[in-house]
Amino acid sequence: MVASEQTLLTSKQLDTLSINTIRTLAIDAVQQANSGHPGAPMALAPVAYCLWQQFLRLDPANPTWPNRDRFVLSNGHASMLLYAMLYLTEVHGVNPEYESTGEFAVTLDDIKRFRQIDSRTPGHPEYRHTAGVETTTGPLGQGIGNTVGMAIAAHWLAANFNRPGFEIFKYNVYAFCGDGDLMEGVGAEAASLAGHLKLPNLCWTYDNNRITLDGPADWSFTEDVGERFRGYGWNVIHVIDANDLDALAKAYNNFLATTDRPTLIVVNSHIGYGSPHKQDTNEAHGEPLGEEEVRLTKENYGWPEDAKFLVPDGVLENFRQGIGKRGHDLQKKWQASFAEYTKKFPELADQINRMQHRELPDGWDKNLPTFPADAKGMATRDSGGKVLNVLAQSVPWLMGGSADLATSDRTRLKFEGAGDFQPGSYAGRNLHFGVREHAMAGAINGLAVSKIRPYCGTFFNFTDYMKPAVRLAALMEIPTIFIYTHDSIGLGEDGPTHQPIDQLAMLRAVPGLVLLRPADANEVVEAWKVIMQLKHEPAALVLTRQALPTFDRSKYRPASGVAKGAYTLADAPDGKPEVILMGTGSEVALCVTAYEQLQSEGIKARVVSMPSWDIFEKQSDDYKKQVLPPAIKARVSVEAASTFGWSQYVGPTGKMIGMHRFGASAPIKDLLKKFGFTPDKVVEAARAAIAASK
Ligand SMILES: Cc1ncc(C[n+]2csc(CCOP(=O)(O)OP(=O)(O)O)c2C)c(N)n1
Ligand SMILES: [Mg+2]
Repeated sequence: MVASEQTLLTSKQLDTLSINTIRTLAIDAVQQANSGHPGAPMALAPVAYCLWQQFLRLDPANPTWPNRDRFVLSNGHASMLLYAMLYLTEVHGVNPEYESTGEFAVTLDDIKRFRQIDSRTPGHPEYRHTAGVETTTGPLGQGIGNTVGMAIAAHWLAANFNRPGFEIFKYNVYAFCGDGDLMEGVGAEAASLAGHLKLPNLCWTYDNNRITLDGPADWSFTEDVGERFRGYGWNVIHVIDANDLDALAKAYNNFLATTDRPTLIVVNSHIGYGSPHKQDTNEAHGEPLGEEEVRLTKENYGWPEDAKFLVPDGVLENFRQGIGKRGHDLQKKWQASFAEYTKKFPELADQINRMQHRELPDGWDKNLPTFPADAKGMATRDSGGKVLNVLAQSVPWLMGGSADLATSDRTRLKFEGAGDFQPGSYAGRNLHFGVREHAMAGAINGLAVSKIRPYCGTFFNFTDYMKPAVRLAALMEIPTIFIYTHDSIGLGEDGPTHQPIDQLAMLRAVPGLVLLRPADANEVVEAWKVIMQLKHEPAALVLTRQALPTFDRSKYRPASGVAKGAYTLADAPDGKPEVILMGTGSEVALCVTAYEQLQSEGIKARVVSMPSWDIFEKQSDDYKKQVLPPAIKARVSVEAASTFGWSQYVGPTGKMIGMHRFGASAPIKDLLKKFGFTPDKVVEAARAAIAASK
């Protein structure tokens, strides 16, 4: 169909023209980049068209409108489908303050530069990189995991902010997913959780094309997916032809009419639809069709064979009249209602506005405790739980939960009115994720992109079970809070299966993730202060099971040094130590005991508490040199974990006390002795370091 024929188009022809525009943009972009995944966009173009054009409540000119429906492309390899939709619907770009810039998020030029350096159209959709991308996808299963958190957020916001006559929050969360998403464990965990929570605003569309990367899906995936989801408590609908717009619309209407559970729409599709030699084969999955096949496919579509990146007249206008107009009207109506709401409920409106900009309420840090010196002290999980409960009373949108370990990790919000988030009572702030660490982390990332301030808790060892989502939080630059307790062999009898050794090194290697392992109760307070002020970085707060002494801050330096990542806690009387002892968390107290012992022997030492390498690395060279003077080469690090990475601080003549094997099941005092975490060993290492540095 060419421009001159435009006036003759029926609405059905306009549908087909628009759908084939999506398809050919994907085909051409992948071909030009000589890289990418054309097959799924070709198959799902009609599904995306139906959903966006008829149902999705999105105002392209206001992509951060808080009450918009969310769309997540969990099969992120099909990114060209999303970029084509963002381009064709003319979604606007946003600046770092989340304001619409008036420019387009994705232009035709961006599509021509698919997968190229610094383009708006990277291989997989990236949150904060391309406006309109609601979350980063590509690692299969993560996107659908996020949508459970987004759907939770929508209900929580509605339950807490809507008032009679003011439906400020009422939106749906849609995802497209493929075989890969539904094979992944995180997808299954997330579906199970969503089924339990009966989230009726959640709709996943499953691209049932029976093909994966290597070949036919039935090489490895033969279960009845629909039956499985019915078992989870989902509403399951089948659409037997991805090209049947009426059947698709019926399915989405069925979703909208279902108010007591989430919906899975199983859509049978043909990967690489229309490609004479590649349709229904894995060859359409992840490589360009090839010039000749592109021509043949276009011929099949009735498309000018040699036209590239063609957007026929009428297509952009078609989207303007559909999603564009609907979204604009809805958004305008909402703005008017929100203006009224702001007059009637100024405090609530203020909260909504602050959340949208990731700002904190005034006085968010009031009532934070100061813990008195105490040799017996308390576990940092306990001080952590106390601080969390104080903060949550000042920050109404700080919420979260644990993977069935709140009892142990102390993440439960216990104050009156905190409540539990359960089916039918969506106002509660305590989430119960069950033993589903990966979906928990994925879901709280979904809460974070919904502008709620979320945390989750589990044992530190089980960060391994959620690492992909932790990594994505960092990549997405979202302020998710991961609380980890039972952080070392110090947890004792549970033994090596539960004792983290390698996790500190692993998380320290994640760019942008701020890891804090505080040494006593007052460092916990300071760590939480740092965390609450993060806007674009996730945090990992690493806490002990065992009690730690609360340092006497009149004798040692103040815990406010935590804000700099590392600070001198105790020093030689003249500020000229012969040796520096450095550590994090529970091992700082050990350094302090060794320091006192060295002092009594006439050896001048300094103790540096280093709760956060990440933050310390951001300090000025002057500050770093002040804390770790280059001239002092006798240095000892003490940390009950892999020593990986410590050599950068102790240098060639330093000594590192750490874990070089897995731990063991035993009472803590025996473990500390067996693995060398005693004052004598630290003193011995200090002497050796002094000798080596001379
Ligand atoms: C966690 C994860 N593992 C592996 C991959 C690599 N990968 C990308 S797509 C894909 C096949 C997915 O098959 P399906 O979801 O059916 O997509 P389709 O080929 O139907 O588009 C694989 C293995 C990935 N992106 N994420
Ligand atoms: Mg597939």
